[in-house]
Amino acid sequence: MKTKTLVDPFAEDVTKGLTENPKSLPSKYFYDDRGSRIFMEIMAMPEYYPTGCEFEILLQQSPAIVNKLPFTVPFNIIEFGSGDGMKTKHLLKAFTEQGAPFTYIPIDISQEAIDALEANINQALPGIDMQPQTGDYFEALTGIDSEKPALFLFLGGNIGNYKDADAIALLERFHAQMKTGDMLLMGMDLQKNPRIIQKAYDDPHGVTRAFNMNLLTRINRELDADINLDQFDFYCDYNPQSGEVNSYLVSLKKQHVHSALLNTTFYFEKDELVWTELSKKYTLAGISALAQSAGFAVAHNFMDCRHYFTDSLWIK
Ligand code: AVJ
Repeated sequence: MKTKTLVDPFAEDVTKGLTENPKSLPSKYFYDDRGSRIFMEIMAMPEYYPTGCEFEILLQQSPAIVNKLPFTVPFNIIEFGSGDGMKTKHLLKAFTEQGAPFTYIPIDISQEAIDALEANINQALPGIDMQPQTGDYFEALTGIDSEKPALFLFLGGNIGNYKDADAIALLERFHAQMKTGDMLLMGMDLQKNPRIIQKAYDDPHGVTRAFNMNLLTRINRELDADINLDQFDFYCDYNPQSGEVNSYLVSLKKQHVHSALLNTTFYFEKDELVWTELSKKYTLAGISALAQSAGFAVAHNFMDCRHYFTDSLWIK
């Protein structure tokens, strides 16, 4: 057998995911430039309620969130995956109005997002003390003044993409970076009427479908592959007993696809699934249990008026 040296993590993960049984592709690869634009379309759909819910929470309850924080001395607000900062600015505004002495440290892998964030925040809150970082969350943390108390932000419901064991592992890494009394504000989607959740992912506009199919387009482009998009479908399913939305690409026939870059052929059976994403929905009891298993306690849940979503405040 010929051995290959693969350096590109995308190439490695695609090779592994399309060779294994059952097949899968990591959802983090949704977010190339085109995928990020499709995700913005998802957030603008009326069916995709989480964005509006978290916006409502931060718009209306930021003063209450600020009141729950015990910090009296200068502290850091460290945000993982800040994006363009359009939601966080409401929270920062409440801190500013209370005269709280903070430094805002947003971290994102996308330079484009950090540039947009700097422009947005500087316009909305001129004079704010801000130290944006581009790159890996944990690498960015090594350069931060860790003496100060800190509020960590992990918003948007991204934790829902992690299987339980992986979520605990990530939260334990956050925990290891935090001091006793530091706090973490976690955006988490809640279990609710299953039809509402099903519609948010199996949307009638086909935007979520395009979001998933874009993974195949990305494989064609970056790995020089010959996937025919017409021979794949998108399927997703919410299971209200497990609280999981699972998304898949489905091979519509027995076929093979070839990547010239990898010099590899991948084989698909008719109706074979490629698992692409988990979007976990929580109960308040499940949130407490998750917090505890990573060494945190829940201080408060800030929910929208319909109780669809929570910004859950945890303390170490
Ligand atoms: C950005 C991970 C919170 O899982 O709801 C939206 C991504 N996937 N529609 C989610 C997503 C399909 C989203 N998160």
